[in-house]
This record gives sequence, structure tokens and C-alpha cells, in this order.
Amino acid sequence: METIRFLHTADLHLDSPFKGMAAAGPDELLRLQQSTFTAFDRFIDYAVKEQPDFILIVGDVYDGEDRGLRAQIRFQQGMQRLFDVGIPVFVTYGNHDHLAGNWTRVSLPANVQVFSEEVEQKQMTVKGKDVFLHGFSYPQRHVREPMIEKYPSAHGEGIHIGLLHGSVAGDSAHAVYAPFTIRELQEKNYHYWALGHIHKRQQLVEYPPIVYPGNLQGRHRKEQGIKGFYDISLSSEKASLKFVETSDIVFTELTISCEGIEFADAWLTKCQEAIDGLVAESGSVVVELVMEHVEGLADDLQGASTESEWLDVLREQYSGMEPFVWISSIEWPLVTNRELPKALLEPIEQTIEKWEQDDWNNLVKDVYSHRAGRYLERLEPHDIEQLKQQAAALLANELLKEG
Ligand SMILES: [Mn+2]
Repeated sequence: METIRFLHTADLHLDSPFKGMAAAGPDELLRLQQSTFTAFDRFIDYAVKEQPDFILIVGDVYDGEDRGLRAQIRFQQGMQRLFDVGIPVFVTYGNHDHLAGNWTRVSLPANVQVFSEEVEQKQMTVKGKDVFLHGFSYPQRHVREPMIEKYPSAHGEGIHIGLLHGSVAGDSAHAVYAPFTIRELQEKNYHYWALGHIHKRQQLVEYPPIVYPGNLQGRHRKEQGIKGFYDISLSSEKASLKFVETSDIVFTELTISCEGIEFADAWLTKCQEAIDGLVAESGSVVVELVMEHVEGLADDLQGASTESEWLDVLREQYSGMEPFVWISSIEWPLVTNRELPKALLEPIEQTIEKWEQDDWNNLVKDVYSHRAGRYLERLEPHDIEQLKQQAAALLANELLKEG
């Protein structure tokens, strides 16, 4: 049979506020906030040029349930461009842009079909072949029940595609919404499962494909690497997937060896060379620098300037430049030259170890309840583990300095 071709994207999170980037200045923040739109424009440009048979957008078009006006207008304009070239678009809304939100309504062009809150089927004919799409939109933010049970099984002729914004049951790393097992998906006998919700691109099953395309643009340090969508060619017997890059700014990490460096200017040159190399490869970046082999750096070099000074000096080198570079942090190994004495570190670690989850929650309660709290990421158990270690080492370091 003839092959149908469609684009699969999800988790656009248009106009994401870039939480966790509070240290960036207003110009930098503005540049970051443009990136979800730039990535979206790249997606639309590609579609207009390549003319797929249709497009699937599987949840979280918008970042917030109020669907900011700017985001809605930009989305509407993108859909209009697709309307002008006659490309149908199928949208399901997810946990971030559920139907119960309160937003100013913008009318989408007639090529856009939105799935309702019940699992429903939409049908179209592509190259003389029937295509059946199955999906739903989130009626409210939390959909915890396994919606997969409501998807019909495919039989007879035609191509069947499932659209599902949710996560694999028992996935402890993410908030579980509309949970499913891979087996449950497979039992529906569809030709393709277009998933959304998890921002890391992954193909759960090779064939018939079960796919998370990931988001179009990373939004924080936990969404590293190149982002984009899939261009799919599908028949009832086979599928081919092509990943297409859209990310405007790549979140990444860079390790820099300070071996043999004695002077601050040499350190700056070394960092710049490494960053320039990264930019040549990846374009605009938000980068976390990790210093290693700092033993050679004379004590006074590290001690005389505060860590924020090092960061400021380096940031200045890239201020206002394009490609955009933002150095989010510099991580120095805490101990140089000497190991922390066990006798000092152990009692500190034991004390910190005694803090219960509630103590941590109490400690950060004020910060999270502040208006700025919505820009913060949730404190996960592994973050707390890391904080414990860092806090213990920091205390021990400071005590040593005092001595
Ligand atoms: Mn999402």
C-alpha cells in the first residue's frame, strides 16, 4: 500500500517562563523565553516546506493552564500557516493545558481538530486509505486513571494511530498521568502510538512504533541535549522515523580541566576555548561548567575571588552575543589538595543524615510559598541526597578555613 507521512510532536510548552533561571538578567531571560517560539517556528517552517499528510500534537501545547495570550496567538498563527497550505492538524491537550483552565479564547482555523475529554476517534482519508486516530484531551490537570482502557482495539482495514499524553505505569521519575503498560498499548493493534508528556525523546518499542518525541525546546538543566520532533512514514507493514532538530538553545554540561593553570587569565582563556568549541558544535547554549584537576590552581587563585566573581567574569565575555551563551553555574570540586579529615566530616554527615523529609520541607517552605516559588523545581529525593553531601563538605571546608 501507499505510505502515509505525518509529523509527531508534543510538549511545546509555548512561552515557558524558564524557571530556575532566576540568576539571568532581563535580556538573557527574554532571549531564553523566545526559544520555545523559535523552536515552534522551525517546526512550522519544516511542515510548510515538506507538506506531510497531517500533523499530530500530543498535549502540552501551552505551559500553563491559563494559556498565556502571547502563546495562544503564536500558536494560532502557526496553525494558520498550515491551513494556508492545507495540512490537517490533530491536537490533544495535556496536563499543562487541560480543558478546565481559564483562558481567553482564540479561534483556531478549520484545519485544526481538537480531541474532546472522552477518548474518541477521528477519521480521514489519505491517498485513498482510511486513517483512524484515537485520543482524548485532559478535562482537568490530574488524570490518574488508566485512560488506555477506553481506547478501542483496531480491526479491519485502515491505519490506526493512538494519541496518548501520559506515562508508563510505575514510572517513579515522573508524575504519573493516564498510566499505561506497553503491553496494553500493543494489545490495541495500532500501527503507531504517538505519545506525549515525557520530555526526553525515546522509542519504547521499535515496531509497531511507540514513541515519545520529547519537547521541541529544553527548558531547564534537566532537559539537556538537542530537541525536536519526528517525521514518520507509515504503511500497514512498516514505519520509518526521522528525527528533526528544532531546539534554539541547548542545555548542556561542559567539563574543563584546570591542569597546569596558574593564572586567572589562563583559566579564562581555557574556559572560552572550551565554550567556543561547544558553540561551534551546538549553537546557542545554556551551559553548566564543571571544573576538574584544580590542584594546580594556586590556593590564592581560588581563595582570593569569590565563586560568583569567577562566574561574572566569564559571563561578561558572552554578554549580548549571538549565538547566545549563558553560563548557568560553575561547579568547583570542594576539596583541593587535601582530603577532608574523617573525624570532622563524619559527625557533620551524621547530623545532617538525621534530618527527616519533613525537616527539609519545613526548611524550604518559605521559599516555595513565596511568589517566586513557582519558578523553582520540586526537591526530589536524589536532590536532597546531593544537597546533604554538598552541605556536609561545605561545612567541613568552612570549619577547616576557620582553623
Ligand atoms: Mn509536558
